[in-house]
Amino acid sequence: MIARLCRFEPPGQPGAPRAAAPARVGLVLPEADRVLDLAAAGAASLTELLERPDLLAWLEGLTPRGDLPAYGLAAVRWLAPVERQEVWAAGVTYLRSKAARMAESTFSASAYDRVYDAPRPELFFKALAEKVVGPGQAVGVRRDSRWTVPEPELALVLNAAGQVVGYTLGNDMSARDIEGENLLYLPQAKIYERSCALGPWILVGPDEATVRGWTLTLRIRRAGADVFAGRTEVGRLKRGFAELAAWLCRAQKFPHGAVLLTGTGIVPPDDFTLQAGDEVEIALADLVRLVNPVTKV
Ligand code: DO4
Ligand code: MG
Repeated sequence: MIARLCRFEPPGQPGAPRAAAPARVGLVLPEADRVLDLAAAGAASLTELLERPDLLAWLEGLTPRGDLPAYGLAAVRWLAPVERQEVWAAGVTYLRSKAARMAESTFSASAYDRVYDAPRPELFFKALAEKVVGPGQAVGVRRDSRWTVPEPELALVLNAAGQVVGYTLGNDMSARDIEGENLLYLPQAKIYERSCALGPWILVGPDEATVRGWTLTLRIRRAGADVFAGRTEVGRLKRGFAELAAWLCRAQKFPHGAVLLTGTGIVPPDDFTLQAGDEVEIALADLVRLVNPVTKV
């Protein structure tokens, strides 16, 4: 079984301001077109649920219960599935990413070549939870970038012990011109307003072999028409999930858990840049679909 764990705002009372609704943790039941409100089952936060050793069994036990408040999927506002977790990212974990970085790089092509083969992966800080944008919220293109792309990535959700407890989708928005100009500009290419999107939900249950059999897709629409579509298999990811998690947790603790993006295997052609008004759609198999409009920041 695969369970879908989310954060959402329930629909407000008719006429009441939407902002008044508190964030809830939910179990998404797509076949019933419903999200169950887990507050009534005693779940106050996503963070506490991610620490439950029996999480999947507990979620399975809830599914048939008719006593929990439930809302239609179209009636709620989806929030990014993070609370206090830091978001980190791995890079150059797919051959396609290595080739793209080497091509864009003015001085440091060999750094990408070396890190792809090195035991130690590239890992970088990406976002604080409060800076992550959720489904439907705009992702950003820096005003000082002429060349920005989305990076659709499998995201590992880790508990405080550094174990992989679930998977979601992430968009590691990246300014390729800034990154390519000088490797030391990487934080500016990667970390800025609206540069990270996550969601809409966390898949709990599948093992790594199952996830590696899934396909990641990216579609970019401009004025209603597709301007880019690409795909890759998660199985092309060079490093293991536990390997990446272990490197991240080597010399630091994450008391609330963490989210780790695993790198991109889809890169649009070098003459492509995102524009304000575009729409980015990322999907993982037919299980998770994250759509965000694009704005200038
Ligand atoms: O080294 C630059 C970033 C790589 C990255 O974000 C990726 O491969 O996804
Ligand atoms: Mg990336």
